[in-house]
Amino acid sequence: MTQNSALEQVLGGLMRRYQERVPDVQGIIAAMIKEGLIEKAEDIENDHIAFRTMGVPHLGIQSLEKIFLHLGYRRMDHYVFREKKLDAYWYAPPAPQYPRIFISELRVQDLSPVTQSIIRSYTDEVTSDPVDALDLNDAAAVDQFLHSGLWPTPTYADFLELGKESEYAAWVIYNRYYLNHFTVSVHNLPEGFNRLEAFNEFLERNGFVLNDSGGKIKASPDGYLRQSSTVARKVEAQFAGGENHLIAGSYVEFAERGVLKEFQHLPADQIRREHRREGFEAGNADKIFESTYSAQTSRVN
Ligand code: OOG
Ligand code: NI
Repeated sequence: MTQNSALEQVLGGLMRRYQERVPDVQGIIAAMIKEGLIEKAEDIENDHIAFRTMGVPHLGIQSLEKIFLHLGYRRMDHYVFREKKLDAYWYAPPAPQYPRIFISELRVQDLSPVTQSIIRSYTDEVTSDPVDALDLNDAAAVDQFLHSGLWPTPTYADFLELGKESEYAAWVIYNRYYLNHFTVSVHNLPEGFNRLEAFNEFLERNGFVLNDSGGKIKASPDGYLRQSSTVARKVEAQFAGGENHLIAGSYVEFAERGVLKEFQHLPADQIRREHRREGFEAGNADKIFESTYSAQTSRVN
């Protein structure tokens, strides 16, 4: 199997579970087809996908990234979120038809002793890096790994307790490596829908609820990276002891990347990914994280 076909299998497996679990994905695709923005789901350009991780020994970014480095991704810029106690990197894909990847990590050692001990009561079960035990050339095994529990299923009481200090921690303790979001690339859509204002208007007209933390459009200071996202809907979660509760699942993001000044003279049909704003923006990301936080999710569920 070539590296790219392994990557396609892993990305396909992630997207399949994500679509099953996040009804907004099918809903948005259906609305885009109905209003003629695309002909079929495959016409959507996926700007990036994102994962969340726990920063504890044997896990976190250093563990998960090995899978994607093996599949040809390159680690790029580092971002720090002091208030939310998170670190993140983005990864550039091996070829422009594949999505970028954004991986964040909770700075567990910066949390209160109580919160740390709840997290460790689960993650201490992991005594060696689980990715080292994987055959990274076996795409089916990698797919399986990304959808298996890394640590025991949490109790609902621990989930609630974690959420008091870090809603990110609560999300990860239950959701683990479930895809946190995929991202519709807006700038290559037909005229009339290729700016975020118009695309957001289309989404809201179709009943989708957008994260409004810091405003619905999050813009980088240079103005070239603009992002919006839906609010995560609740999913049924099965906690330890057979308790079922609705908790925040995953969401969908939308990104508009502007053409950089030095390429603005190019005819529209010659503009490719490398001519547009790359990377991410900490100020935008800080607000997008809140798509799974209760201040946002309580607006829809
Ligand atoms: C990631 C939030 C940041 C972006 O594109 O800046 C982000 C998350 O919610 O885990 O997706
Ligand atoms: Ni994102």
